[in-house]
Amino acid sequence: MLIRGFDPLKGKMLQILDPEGNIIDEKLNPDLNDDTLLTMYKTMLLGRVVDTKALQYQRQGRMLTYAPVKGQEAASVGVISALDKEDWMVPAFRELPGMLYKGAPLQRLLLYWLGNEEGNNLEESLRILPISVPIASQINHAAGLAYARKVQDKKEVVVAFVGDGGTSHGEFHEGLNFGAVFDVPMIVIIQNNQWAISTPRATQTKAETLAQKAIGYGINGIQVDGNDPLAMYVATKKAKENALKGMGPTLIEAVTYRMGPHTTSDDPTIYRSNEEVAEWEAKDPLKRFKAYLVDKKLWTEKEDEALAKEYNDYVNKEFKEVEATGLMPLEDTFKYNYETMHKDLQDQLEEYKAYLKEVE
Ligand SMILES: Cc1ncc(C[n+]2csc(CCOP(=O)(O)OP(=O)(O)O)c2C)c(N)n1
Ligand SMILES: [Mg+2]
Repeated sequence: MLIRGFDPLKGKMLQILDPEGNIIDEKLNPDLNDDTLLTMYKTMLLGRVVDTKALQYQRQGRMLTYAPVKGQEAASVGVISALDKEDWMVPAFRELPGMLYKGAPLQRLLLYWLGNEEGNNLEESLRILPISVPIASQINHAAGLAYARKVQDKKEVVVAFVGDGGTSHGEFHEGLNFGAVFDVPMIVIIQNNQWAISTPRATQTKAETLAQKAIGYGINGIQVDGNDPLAMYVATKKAKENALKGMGPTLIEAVTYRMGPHTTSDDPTIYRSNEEVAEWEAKDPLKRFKAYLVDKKLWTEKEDEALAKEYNDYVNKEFKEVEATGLMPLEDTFKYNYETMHKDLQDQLEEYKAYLKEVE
């Protein structure tokens, strides 16, 4: 068991901060210093502002498809805040706030979502693998990376993110089984945001919790309130300690909710009710974390408003610079598939160029 009293089964979810921002059990409170708490909150707030702005840019035709994070900020920030600089992050595509916390420059992330693959080219020292859209690919990448760190006797952990839908993919099983058998220092975070596009969690698997899948691999698993940054921190910290003791991987199910559309190409009103969204809005991770900080006298509503405005201007400024970089040359999409472009690809490129001329 990762934390006493919280096994991976139904009804045993770890929660420290309730939706109103009250500490449920002082004994579980990680008692983080004020700076860390504020950095966590501010990063979540920046993530929220980026999200709002990105949706606007996309609707204005200034950005390609974007995958909103709204509602899931704590599930990545809580995790990354429990890591150290030398640890590795293997993101899926809904971890923007966590990537910011680990030091990814906002301009790079905006460039990626603008539609320029160069945005995925992050400084190696950040130890963040590129955003990977192929579902569950993260688990095999992380298992291999963690195995390599173990063989090299490095004291580092690798944290991979996957969605609830991703747990149905073969790579989820392959990576976790490999990681468990070889006791690799890996932590897998399932961002259970209740939906995989229009497929609800209830029809994704017959298992009562996603965390209980850990039992099948013989590893620790825990279900955590993914909208509670303190609970996510505590679970990740403990999983890291265990991994460095040679105890192998941990599976953490973060119970959260995607408050926005799957991507900017999706209309969630077709498949889910407003009541459901409202129910989760009441559990908003930013709302509860802010209430906690205000109550602790670390933060005020006034400061919050001022910072949100400051972030708004900052994101606008950063995005303008990103827009000036623009998209990659069209040819690149075709060029880097093979060392030399074969005839079929060349034909496709010509066809595409002709199409562009036609629609111009
Ligand atoms: C291998 C693969 N198959 C299908 C897709 C198309 N696809 C993109 S997101 C998605 C659903 C993912 O759901 P989930 O894992 O719950 O993550 P979420 O989008 O909710 O964060 C699918 C099927 C893909 N990206 N990769
Ligand atoms: Mg999902």
